[in-house]
Amino acid sequence: MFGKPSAVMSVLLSLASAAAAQQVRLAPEDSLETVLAKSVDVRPTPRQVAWQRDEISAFIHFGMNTFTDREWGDGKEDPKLFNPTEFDAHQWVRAAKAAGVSRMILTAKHHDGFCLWPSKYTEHCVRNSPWKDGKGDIVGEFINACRDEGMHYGIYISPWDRHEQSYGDSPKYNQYFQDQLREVLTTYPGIEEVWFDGACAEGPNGKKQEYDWRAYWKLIRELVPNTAITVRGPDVRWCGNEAGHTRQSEWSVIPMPGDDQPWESSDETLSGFLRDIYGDDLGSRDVLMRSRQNHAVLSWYPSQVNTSIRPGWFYHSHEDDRVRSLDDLLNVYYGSVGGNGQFLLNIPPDRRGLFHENDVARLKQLGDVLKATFAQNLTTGAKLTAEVAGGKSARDIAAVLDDNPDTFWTSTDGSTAVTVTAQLPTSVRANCLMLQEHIASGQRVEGFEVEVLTDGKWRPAASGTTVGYKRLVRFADATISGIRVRFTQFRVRPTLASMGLYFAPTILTAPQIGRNGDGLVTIKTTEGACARYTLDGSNPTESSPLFTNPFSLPNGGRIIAQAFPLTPGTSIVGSGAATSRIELGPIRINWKIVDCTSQDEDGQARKAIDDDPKSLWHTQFRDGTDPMPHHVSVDMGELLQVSGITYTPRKDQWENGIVMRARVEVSLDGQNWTIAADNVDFDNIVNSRQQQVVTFSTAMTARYFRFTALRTAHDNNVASAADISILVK
Ligand code: FUL
Repeated sequence: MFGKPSAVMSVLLSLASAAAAQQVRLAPEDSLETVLAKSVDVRPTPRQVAWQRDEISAFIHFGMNTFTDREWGDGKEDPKLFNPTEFDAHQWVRAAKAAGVSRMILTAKHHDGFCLWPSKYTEHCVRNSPWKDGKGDIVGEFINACRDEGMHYGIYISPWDRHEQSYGDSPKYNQYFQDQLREVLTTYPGIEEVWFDGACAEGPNGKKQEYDWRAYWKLIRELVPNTAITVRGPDVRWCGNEAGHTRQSEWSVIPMPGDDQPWESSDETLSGFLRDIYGDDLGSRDVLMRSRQNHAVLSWYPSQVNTSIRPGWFYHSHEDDRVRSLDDLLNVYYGSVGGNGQFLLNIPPDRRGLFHENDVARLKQLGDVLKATFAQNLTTGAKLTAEVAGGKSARDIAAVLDDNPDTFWTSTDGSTAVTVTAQLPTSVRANCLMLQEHIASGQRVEGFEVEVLTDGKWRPAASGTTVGYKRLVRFADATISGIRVRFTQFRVRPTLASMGLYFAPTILTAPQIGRNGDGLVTIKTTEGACARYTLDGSNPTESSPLFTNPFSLPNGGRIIAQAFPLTPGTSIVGSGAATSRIELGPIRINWKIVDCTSQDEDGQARKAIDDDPKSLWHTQFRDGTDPMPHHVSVDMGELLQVSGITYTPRKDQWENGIVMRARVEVSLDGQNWTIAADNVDFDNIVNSRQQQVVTFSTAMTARYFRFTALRTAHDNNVASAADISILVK
């Protein structure tokens, strides 16, 4: 993980391709045994293995939006706005390296079409910016910095282009896009990942484009054959959310629509790689057995977990104190890297062209904790044995501890259960086990149990399902003299490439802040910690008020709370890192809905103001829909100084009704309305379901407010809201 990106590539190339097929087709008559054997015949390509071994990647969203404070630019921005004052790509790379990152991906072009390299195909690029008098090249400097630091690198290049005039004129724009791809891939050698976003909406002419994915991918394969094409591509799949949620059981082999032809020649197979794939279970035996009916093609299609260190993908100064907490980042790390995925963590540079100090500090904390945890494998010197029911060892078990992911242990065919035991030379304090299958031999393990030896007795410590590239299993701290893993279910005899035992230091977690209907605020922390808080927007320090008893906050406000160790100076790592914040409106006991354009029987409008973010206002959809725009008007029961509103979208698996453009009006009498904010866009809200804050230019006295959804997800006639509230001055 730390600093040895691809030393083993040549061995890998020879190993991975032997029986390799990236795709194997199922037939309806296949028995369970055949299905399982076929699934194990699906193997990663060397480029997929190389990609997966760069366990943590950094995503860099930098561009016009950094200077306009937006998430999606409209392409009309003046290139003169782009002017970082202290741009230094080395600072990015070093800060990322400190976190354990070994690959970085830069937004060379986002949806606004502005190119961070001096493209000869457009004027909408750095050449026309004041930065370095138009002679600068962000992509070039980024790549040079990566090379200097031994960092792998890739680019994000958005097919959706809201600036380019030919966009929507399909053949013409496809040519333009390929020209740009060729330009980038040939000007800057060594690009190892091209990250394609699926976003496709209108361009400057109001027309949508039909992307020629096949041509884009073919061009990439031709120019840089070892480069992984991720997300909208055949090599790597999007995990399905931008929040950092991960699956309990992550399969790299999943059934795809299509035939067993490659995407170069089959439209059906091509389209299999062009979908967003959701759901908790993508590849269990049940899923595989069900998919036989459709002659599914099993493909090696591993998951990448992309999420941002801040709420937005791009830098916004108002998010400087909303950098994700250390425990939150660690949870994503354990769920992604430790759950057979890859972790793509976005860090947006600011207007100086630097990572902000808060992000740099968090990255270092993350790296420090990972180093403290994983630097020492506590199985060193252990005596390893393998017991095999229904078979025997087929390889030397020593391979599991040799620090080489290409060597592995396995048993003979027909094995029914396998137990690998490590007897440790001395007792150690441990709480984390690492397992790795030899993925070049496919993904095989479906279930395992972990036991630890304490005081001469074996006791259950944890259990799990898939392993794949890597599984990190956390268990309760224990002083142990042995550990054993029983592989209880597998598709064919399992492989084990590595095993590690570690002690992860305790991390303070962010406190939980809640307020009851009477306006009483409670702040909860985990054992061993206490919470300090502020109400003035500043970050809590050791001298901020200590939370002891619930306190009253009927008019709302901003609470920031932070966990501190109960005993200062104890060995808890990351103290001061875990902050929670909440923006509360006034209590809503007297609030009433006065009217709304439409509500479903289960989606009553009052659910937008009921203090339960899980319940939704949802307009009619069962027997037809009501026309847009939709609004809800609220009587707050008293005159208040309203300075803004908040809109919280639904956070479940559905997107229906999520508001993307809104209007807010206020009124003293519920009859005469004044517009407080109009045509406010909630950029990227569908993928990133954050609470949106709309601040008015001046606070307004009002008893009523009205929230109007002007445009919603899928551009249809439904609107929804998990919560709508106000901010008071
Ligand atoms: C999304 C984009 O629309 C966001 O702006 C961001 O780039 C994210 C990584 O992908 O689909």
